[in-house]
Amino acid sequence: FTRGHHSVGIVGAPFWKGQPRAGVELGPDLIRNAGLVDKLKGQGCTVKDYGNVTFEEVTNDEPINGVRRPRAVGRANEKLSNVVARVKRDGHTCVMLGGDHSLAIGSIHGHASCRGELSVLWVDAHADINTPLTSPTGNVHGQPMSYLIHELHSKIPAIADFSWITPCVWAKDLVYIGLRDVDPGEHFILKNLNIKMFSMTDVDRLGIAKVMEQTCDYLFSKGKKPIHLSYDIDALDPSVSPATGTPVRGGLTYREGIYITEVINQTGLLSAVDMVEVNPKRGSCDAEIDSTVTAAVDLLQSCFGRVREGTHPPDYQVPKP
Ligand code: 5AB
Ligand code: MN
Ligand code: MN
Ligand code: MN
Repeated sequence: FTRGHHSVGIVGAPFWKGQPRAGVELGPDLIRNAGLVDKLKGQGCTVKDYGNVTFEEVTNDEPINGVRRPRAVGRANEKLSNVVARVKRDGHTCVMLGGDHSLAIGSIHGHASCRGELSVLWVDAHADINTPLTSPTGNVHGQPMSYLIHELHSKIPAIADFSWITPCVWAKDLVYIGLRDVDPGEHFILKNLNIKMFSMTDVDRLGIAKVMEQTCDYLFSKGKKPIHLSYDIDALDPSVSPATGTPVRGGLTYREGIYITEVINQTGLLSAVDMVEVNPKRGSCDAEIDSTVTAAVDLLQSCFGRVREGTHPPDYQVPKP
């Protein structure tokens, strides 16, 4: 008998300045309006919605060391880190609804500030581990992991509004699934730090069941730590989640995407989830937006105990005629 019985704290982060495309700030409310809270309650979770974080307007935000909108991104993440830390102190599994993936800086930092060492599972078409100096675009949504990894600290140039960030994740505690668009600097870092990754080639070769078995074996061999799942909706194939800023074809199927979250729920170690990069303005019609938002909600439901075989209450009786 499997039900949610999780205590979930939801934080919306309607922020887009880690990348150039408007619309990703609409993600949190779209995902809520698709019924996330009631669906989680319906599967037995206790849910507290902390609402949306509000971000200050920043004018005169010229690039520093190639990083675009550094003041806005740095301050937004500092604020988010504090909110996520509060949600964790209140005893919830934290769900951070983005917004763009630069927000993983604040989400992971806040999580780690409360729980200490974490395992990070990054499900994404992209590795998001460019340093400011390897980044081909300057967009921070392609860089968040570089600020968080201890081993990369010496490669990060000084940026005033990023100075609060202290690295909190070891390279050995990070696993990627779904990679298929990795920049040269990122590929060098992944190989050089011996970071565990399952590209789409590995998903093709092994199948998602083996990928998840090996992911869990690998993470648990480093000690059982709270899991931070950072889920970029562009990990899924664009036929499933087209409404996103940087779609890459050849992604995870809906079933593969859901299977990942089912297995992570089964570990009992899930402590925080990011659901990011849902951008309705990148959908070309309502059906594309719906498909993307529905996938995000379904993934979150599976994170918290929804199982595809169905379920029934322990005292269930078939009605007698
Ligand atoms: B996403 C790119 N690697 O650094 C870069 O969607 C794309 O959060 C990053 O995964 C994509 O700008 C960021 C070219
Ligand atoms: Mn991505
Ligand atoms: Mn990403
Ligand atoms: Mn459970």
